[in-house]
Amino acid sequence: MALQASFLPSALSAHKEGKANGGAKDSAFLGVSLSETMKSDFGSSVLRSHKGNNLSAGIRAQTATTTPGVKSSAPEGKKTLRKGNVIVTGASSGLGLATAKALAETGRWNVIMACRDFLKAEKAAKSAGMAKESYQVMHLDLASLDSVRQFVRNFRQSGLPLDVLVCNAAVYFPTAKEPTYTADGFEMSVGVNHLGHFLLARELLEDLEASDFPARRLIIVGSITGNTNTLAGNIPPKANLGDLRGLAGGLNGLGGSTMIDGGEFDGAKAYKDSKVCNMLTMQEFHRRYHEETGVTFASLYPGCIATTGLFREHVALFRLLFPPFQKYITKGFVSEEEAGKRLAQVVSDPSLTKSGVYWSWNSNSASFENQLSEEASDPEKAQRLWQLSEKLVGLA
Ligand code: NDP
Ligand code: PMR
Repeated sequence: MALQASFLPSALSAHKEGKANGGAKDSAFLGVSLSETMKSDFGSSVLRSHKGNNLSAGIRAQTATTTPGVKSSAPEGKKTLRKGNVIVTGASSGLGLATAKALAETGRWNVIMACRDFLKAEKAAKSAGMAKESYQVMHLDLASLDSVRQFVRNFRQSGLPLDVLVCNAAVYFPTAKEPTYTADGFEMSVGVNHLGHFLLARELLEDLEASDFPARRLIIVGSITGNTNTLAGNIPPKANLGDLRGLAGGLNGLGGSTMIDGGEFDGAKAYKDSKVCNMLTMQEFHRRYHEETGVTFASLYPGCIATTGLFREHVALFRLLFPPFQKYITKGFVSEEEAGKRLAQVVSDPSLTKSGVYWSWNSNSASFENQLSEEASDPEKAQRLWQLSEKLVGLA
């Protein structure tokens, strides 16, 4: 196979000491035999099954609808006299910025860009050409629960109703040898990507509930790499929350583990685990609150946006080769602009109001309800995750 090792040598993305060269034979990339995976997943279709396991189930459309572009749809298609207010976390770059821009351009949304770096966000909005009256930047550092609570207070002081919340921000530390920690002492990837968003979403649920907007939505960005029913989700290290013993121990490394499953720190796995948490949280919100509040809860995989800042911590050669690899080999690549339109659809498209759904898009950019992996759709795990997360963020 032309792709084998020579294309993306495993040494470039090995994230742990001792793995950099160890065992990386020409036929394997990060421990995955490409000849196996290429045969099964890059042959005639990436939707085919993998080594006898029905991986294709995870990326099979249950319902496929070609959704209109965001520009052509008013929020929920109903007449509304005011603009919708949408909070987008991590809107200073990548998917968040592209989504903010796509929504702002419709003229029907006021985007609250919830960002840790105020100046960077202002500059990003300006250089993206967003009209001044279409957005505000508000400070939010998801690596601090105090900052999350302060953000909620500030937002409420603005007097704006909240119609849609998009939990988009994330960090990824694939090459870290040692964990880093949030202000509250949680391992950073799960602390920011899951726990910070968990508190934010829990706090703002009552604001969404109070809104008079035709459709209120809470969207948490997920990913294919947290779903082990896909090829991408089977690239080691695989997501696995285990029995959540590390989370129960506080994820702070003090006498316990910094990993949710209680294992040794692994930055790439911590990110994937955090995405499983995001997808489980969305479903638990749906089960607990959809009927009672009418709010739509959704998650999505926007496609592989291989050019974003998410990979800033990866080695330079990875960053160089990853976009062409995704573009020409896996064909999973999407531009930031296209991904932004997809997330903007989940925010505002009248045909995407179903709650509890994990949205994906096919190669024609038609949205479909995707199937989550067994772990990412396990209701018992979701409930336990919810309860432990409540304790860690001070809600229980
Ligand atoms: P980027 O790195 O471009 O964007 C991440 C954003 O999160 C940035 O705005 C960053 O702020 C912000 N952020 C990071 N830490 C914090 C924090 N402590 N508090 C507040 N904001 C923070 O990556 P992407 O656009 O790729 O990622 C966006 C989402 O898309 C993530 O949820 C990711 O998991 C998901 N995703 C991405 C895929 C991809 O292929 N890129 C694929 C599937 C899902 P700053 O600008 O200050 O760094
Ligand atoms: Mg992956 C259909 C195949 C496919 C898709 C859609 C992705 C998405 N990836 C695929 C296949 C492969 N990847 C294969 C065959 C390999 C081995 C060569 C591979 C490797 C790989 C690495 C090292 N891929 C990666 C990495 C990362 O560091 C990225 C990651 O896991 O971040 C957590 C990543 C990704 N691949 C994707 C997507 C979307 C990512 C980005 C991150 C994310 O989930 O947010």
